[in-house]
Amino acid sequence: MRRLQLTTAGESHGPGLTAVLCGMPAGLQIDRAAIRHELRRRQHGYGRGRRMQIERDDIEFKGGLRGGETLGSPISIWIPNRDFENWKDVMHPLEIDADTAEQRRLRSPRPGHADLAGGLKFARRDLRDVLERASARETAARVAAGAIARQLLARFGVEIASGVRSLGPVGLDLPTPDWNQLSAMNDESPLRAIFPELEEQMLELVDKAKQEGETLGGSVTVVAHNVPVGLGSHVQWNEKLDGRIAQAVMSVPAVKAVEIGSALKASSGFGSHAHDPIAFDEEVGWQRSSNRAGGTEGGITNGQDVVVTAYMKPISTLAKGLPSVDIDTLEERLSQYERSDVTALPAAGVIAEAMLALVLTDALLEKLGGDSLAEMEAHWEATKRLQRAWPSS
Ligand code: EPS
Repeated sequence: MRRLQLTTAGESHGPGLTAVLCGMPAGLQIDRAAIRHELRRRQHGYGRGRRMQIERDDIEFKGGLRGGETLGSPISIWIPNRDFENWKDVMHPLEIDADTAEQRRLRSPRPGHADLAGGLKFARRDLRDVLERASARETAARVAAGAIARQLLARFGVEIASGVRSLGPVGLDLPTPDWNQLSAMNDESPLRAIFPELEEQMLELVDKAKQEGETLGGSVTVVAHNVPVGLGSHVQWNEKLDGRIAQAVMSVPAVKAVEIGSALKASSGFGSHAHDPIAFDEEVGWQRSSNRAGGTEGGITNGQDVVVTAYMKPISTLAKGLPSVDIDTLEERLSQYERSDVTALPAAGVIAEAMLALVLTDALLEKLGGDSLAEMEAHWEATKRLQRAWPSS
């Protein structure tokens, strides 16, 4: 990111998570309830493990706000891990009990997780040192920061929603969902399925996977609505907004592919079925009859909804284990299992929303500049006037 920076810290079973968000303008009133709401949404979802019954994510602000208003200084957030109480002997930052830590040591890495590559890279004898930070627990911090970003975006009319598009093979062939479908879906349903008629089948599949000690992946679609024209740029590879979105969404744990608009379908047909015809209407301005491009052309937002689908591999912690090797004996052994989620797809949608909010906020700050919300708003009004008058302006 160019104008906005997010750094998170914290281990999954350590004392808690920290997020430091730099680059937000001064003068934005922060709604803490809205952040709590996003954190609750991330914890919700059929297929989560016992950990989610322990945690009740909430935030404390440690800097960057005064009387609920941003100061332009780094915003520091703290999210305690309730489970730390049960892990103090193993995960205390300063004093641990060597025997207990040895008992809880991770010795047989999980294929698909960071365990082996991270253990080799950081020369850790206990693969827990990798697991703890690679855990998707960290995404609570991202969602809290994203919830702040979306409050700035809301001042410019931008809204973001997501839902589960497919789970395993269920729903994989359906057309790319749009904003109307996402707005109509039930965000509280067990799997946050975009197509409610598929939810029963999806729930049965989660139950089956659980019985068999398996896990499941799938896809989530995220849509940003009312996005200003002109975020990102075609002039340099690393300024292209679609590339920036892909990087951010790909960083969500277990996401292995990111699609903008209807890219997969478009790639299989002729060009005349891949693009969005341009028209002009005196009243409304520039018009498109479709949105296959997913809201970006040449790496620049074009005023259409930004549509992103993230494809998630099945979670790599399987109750039945996967072929692995004990790093002490170097003998074959199944990957270690304590507990895990069968699927975290509903949460992945909420996390991808946060990542999209952060990238769009970064691009908006870049486009409008300014140290305060008032400066951004003044620039925004001028930009809108110029865009309305174009090309005669
Ligand atoms: C995770 C494993 C599970 C998940 C966790 C991510 O945690 P535990 O090992 O404590 O059972 O519940 O997700 C969260 C804690 C969370 O807040 O989302 C993993 O290995 O990635």
